This record gives sequence, structure tokens and C-alpha cells, in this order.
Amino acid sequence: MSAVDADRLRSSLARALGDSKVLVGEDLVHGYAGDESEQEPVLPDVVVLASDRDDVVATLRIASELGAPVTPRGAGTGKSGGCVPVCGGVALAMVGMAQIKEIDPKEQLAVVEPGLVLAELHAAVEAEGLFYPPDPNSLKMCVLGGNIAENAGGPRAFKYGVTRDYVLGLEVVTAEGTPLFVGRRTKKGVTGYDVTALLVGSEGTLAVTTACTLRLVRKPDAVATLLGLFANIDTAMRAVADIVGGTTKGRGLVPRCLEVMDETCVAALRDEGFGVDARAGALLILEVDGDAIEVERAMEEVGSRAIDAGAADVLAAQDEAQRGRLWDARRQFSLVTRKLARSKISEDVVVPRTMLASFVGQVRAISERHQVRMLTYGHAGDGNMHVNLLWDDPADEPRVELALLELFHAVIAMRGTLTGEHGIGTSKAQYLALEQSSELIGLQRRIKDSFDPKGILNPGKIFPRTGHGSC
Ligand code: 2HG
Ligand code: ZN
Repeated sequence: MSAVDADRLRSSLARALGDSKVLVGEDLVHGYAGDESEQEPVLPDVVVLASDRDDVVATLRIASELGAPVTPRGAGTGKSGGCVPVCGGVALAMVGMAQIKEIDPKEQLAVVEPGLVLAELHAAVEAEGLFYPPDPNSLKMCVLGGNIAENAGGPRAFKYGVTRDYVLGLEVVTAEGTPLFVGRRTKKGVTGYDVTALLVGSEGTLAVTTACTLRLVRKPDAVATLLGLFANIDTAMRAVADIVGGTTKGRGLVPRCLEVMDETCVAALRDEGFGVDARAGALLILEVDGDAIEVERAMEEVGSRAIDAGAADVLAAQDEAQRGRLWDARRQFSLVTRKLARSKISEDVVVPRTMLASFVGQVRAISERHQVRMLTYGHAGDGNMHVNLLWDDPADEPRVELALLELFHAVIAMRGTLTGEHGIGTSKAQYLALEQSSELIGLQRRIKDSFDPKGILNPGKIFPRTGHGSC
């Protein structure tokens, strides 16, 4: 934005919302410039601290009138640049709207504001005997609005599905500042288009969420966590195939989590001081839930499938504290791997589960061919793999880019997809056309236009930055 336009924007917002909700100046706005991806932070011209829906309406009306970009923002834990205000303008901070408005145990639903921290929602519904399954690993920091924008997943997605499967309805404000309720509160409903499903995962480009109606399920009575020790990731992937796909000994099983870590990941955990059993080259975290009898049986079945597939051992967490430590190690993984090199790119590609063994072979070959350090971990049950590319010397960047491009080509050739839970954002926008036809991209651009005719909502995301959506 030009300096004059930015000044006009700031003063209009301050007049409408009051100075206390409008942050101006580098010192105050720099905390709203980046996220947890490799996308360079960009300073917004102004930050609005929304505390209710009226603030969002007023902000969007002013921005729409002035043609100013608006980038909605949750906790900033995103991994694809989604909340980085790449075109400047307004960073619309939603964390001040963090109320739980309703938990209805009979209807099994909750209505919450978008700034609510996910772990707080978990605790509140579990106290009522209910369960909200999505569990991205940033769950102690990330907020529901961000989860909805990116259609977040997490380890439990294998059994329970992703955020979209739990959003019944949304209260949103359109780019022009019109409040709308989309969706429903009922279990079923097919009235009109499924606009709710479209908005979930739209990365803040279509509307701003001000409240969400979430579907809950019954909290499982019991849960057990197992740790499978494998010589290498290839054997671990064989176990995943046998557990999920079945063997001559029995049908496929549905543990709630099936998380894999390769040899580089395990070594990094050891370096961080986590006491990993010496027999483990690669690890599989397996978690089952249900009633106590189901859990007992599932533990045995899953454990013996892993042993049959070649696990050196399968250890069961003995109590909540041990379970907690195991998940803590897994949840810190994104940060642990950041320490392995000066730069890292973290991907979240998905391949059909039956291709996992061949996928790890291809990652190894790409890493060798381009001499780029790569590691793999992630949600193996879903085929959703976090391949990380690591490098220290900026001169290596061209090789890293080639390796990345080759990785994406390999994924698409396997009929996989570029992103399973982090979104396209800015970081994968240039690769969108590898997966989607120009007709499909064009259709999505037209959808964007009809929600946001002036192109002010989170510009520069999803679509490659030429023409529409560029600043
Ligand atoms: C995870 O599963 C997150 O830990 C982050 O999706 C993945 O940063 C990453 O590589
Ligand atoms: Zn993940």
C-alpha cells in the first residue's frame, strides 16, 4: 500500500474501533508478521485486535471501501505462510475472541470463538465426557480459527478424520463486511451447497470466521499407546502396511494413531537427550482407543502385527506420565528438527498408503541424487509424510529447490497430494499446477472472486502470485 493509503487506513480503523484495538508502528506490529514456515515475515501496515464480531465487520467494511488487504491471523503456528500479510494492509488478530460460548452434551456440539486455544477446547469438552478429535501437534498453542482455515489434521486423523469432519457450521464475515451463518447445528443437513466445507481449508481467503459450531463425539473410555522399535523406516512402513491393510492372519486394523519417525529423526531425538531404546533405528507410535476390552484386544493385535512385520520390540506405555512423555517427544519434533540445520523446509505431502514403502525409497534416492539432507516423519496411517529438507549453506538452495520439485513430482506420480494438513499458503502456491488442472484452478479463482470481488482477503495465498491474488 502507498504511505498515504496506509495512513488513511490506520486513521479510519482507529476512528471506528478506538486506539486500543489498533496497533501501529514497527515495534507493535512486528509480532504479526510471520508464522512457522520458511516464508519471510512481512510487516502489516496496521494490526487490528478484534474482540467481537462487530470489530471484524467494521474492519472489513473499511478495508473493502479502501481496497486494503486484510490477513486474518490466529496464533501464528501455521506452516505454509497462511497468516503472513504478504501484501501489507491489515493483520486481523483473532486471538482476543477466545470464548467457549456453549457446550451441549446432549446434542454433542460446542460453539466457540476462533481465538480459542485447541488444548483448552479439548480440556473443556473432555470434562463433559466428550471428545473433539483433531489434534495438530501445536495443540497447546494453535487456535480453532487457524485450524479451520487450514483444515488441520494431526495424529488422531487416521481414525477420526480432520477438522472439516467436525465443523457443522460457521459464523463468518464476508470480505465486504456482511455477517453470515453457514451450515447447521443438526447431525444431518443437505440444504444448498456445502459452503461450510468450502470455507474450512480456504486459508482465510474467502471469509473471516467469528464463531464455529463443532461436532463432538463420545470420549473413548480407554486409550493405550505403544512404541514399536524397528531397525529402519522400511521395516516400519511394512508394519504400517500390514496393520492397516491386513495380512493372511487378519483384516486391517484401525489404531487411532500410527506415527512414524525415520533414522535421522531418531538420532535427533537422542541428541536432544530423549532416551530412545538402543534397538530402535526407526520408531512407530501406535495408539488405540475404545472401551477397556477393545483396547486390550487392539493392543495385542497391533503389537503382534508389528512384531510379525519385523519390529525388534513393541513397548507399551505403562501410565499416563509415560504416554505424556512419548507424545511430548513427538510434538516437539518440528522444533527439534529445526536445530539440525540453519535452514529447513518442512513438507506435508500425502501418498496412497500402499505406496509408502516405495515413497521412502524415492525420498532416499532424491536425497542422494541432489546431495540434500532429508528426513521423514509423520502420520503414516494417513500416508501424510513430513519430509524435511535441511541445509546450512545458502549456496545449496538451488539443489534444495530441485530436490523439492522432484519430491512433488514423485508424489503426484503416485497419485498423492501436495499438502495433507498445512495448506498451500505462499510456500506451495508455485507448485499448485503440478497437481491441479488450469480449469480447476480457474474455477477456484472464480469462487474466490465471488466471495471477495476486490481481492482483499488474504491476498497472495493458494494461487501463484501472478495476476489475481498478487499484490
Ligand atoms: C507435525 O505433525 C506437524 O509435527 C508439523 O504437522 C510438521 O513441521 C513439521 O514438519
Ligand atoms: Zn503433522
